[in-house]
Amino acid sequence: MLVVLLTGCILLCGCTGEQSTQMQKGKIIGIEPGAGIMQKTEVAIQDYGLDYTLVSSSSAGMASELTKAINSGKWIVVTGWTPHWKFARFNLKYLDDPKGIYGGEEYIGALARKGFETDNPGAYVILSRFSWASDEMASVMLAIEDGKTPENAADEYIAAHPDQVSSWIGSVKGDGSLVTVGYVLWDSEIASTNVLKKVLEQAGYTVKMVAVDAGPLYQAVSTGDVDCTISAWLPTTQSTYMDKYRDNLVEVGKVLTGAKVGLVVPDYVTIGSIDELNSVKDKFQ
Ligand code: PBE
Repeated sequence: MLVVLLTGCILLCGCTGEQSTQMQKGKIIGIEPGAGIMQKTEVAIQDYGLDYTLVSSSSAGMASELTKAINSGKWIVVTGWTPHWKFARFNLKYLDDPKGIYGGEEYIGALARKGFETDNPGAYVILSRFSWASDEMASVMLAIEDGKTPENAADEYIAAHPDQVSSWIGSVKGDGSLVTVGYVLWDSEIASTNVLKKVLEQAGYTVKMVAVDAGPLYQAVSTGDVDCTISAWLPTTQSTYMDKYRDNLVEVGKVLTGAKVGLVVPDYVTIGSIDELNSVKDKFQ
């Protein structure tokens, strides 16, 4: 009984609190607090003078809010990025960003700890060659979204792309040594890191994937706690982390070009630019 009462009270308080925020401001549905896109969105709120609150969540939470809103035809604005399966599933668009807060064309980079190349030249060279196209990465993300385990989705990708995989591996013969790959639990990086793991394993390495938040990930590469990562969105998205750690890590290469981040809305939302968000604030509550 007490539990019921308490729960009721918490729910009630939660609702009231939320309603009063909703009264004042529109909401932008965000993802994990440490993501670069969250930092840029705080800057966007500031620089565009947006009367909006950024709600942090997770990549999965954002995607389920988006799905719910679209299923009921509601307006929603989320922090979004490409490649991502949501663009295959829904009709979505980026809001124009005339101030360029989110940068232009982004790339996903491979980073390694200093010394990784000398300690493990074979694994390093695979990392430096690992690159693919947006739609290739998105296909793995979509397979996972459709219910495959990340491992299975990666296995299937590898089985379907033997030429690409051998272009990454080349003549490298791994000696079974351990490679630790840091990553963040974003849908995009779950997909790519699982594929990289399988590729390194196929080449003869033992791979450990270590999931951490974005800030700690850059730190881990810089201190050598992990060997490498392919979770770096640059030059703009994670510039705060890169500026802090650049001197203490190695920029290995580009894993994917033509990436993009920004504020994303369903197609039926009738504005086209971040500039216009304040004028339709009430629709986004
Ligand atoms: N993202 C997707 C990340 C990288 C992967 C755009 C959410 C970010 O740092 O914001």
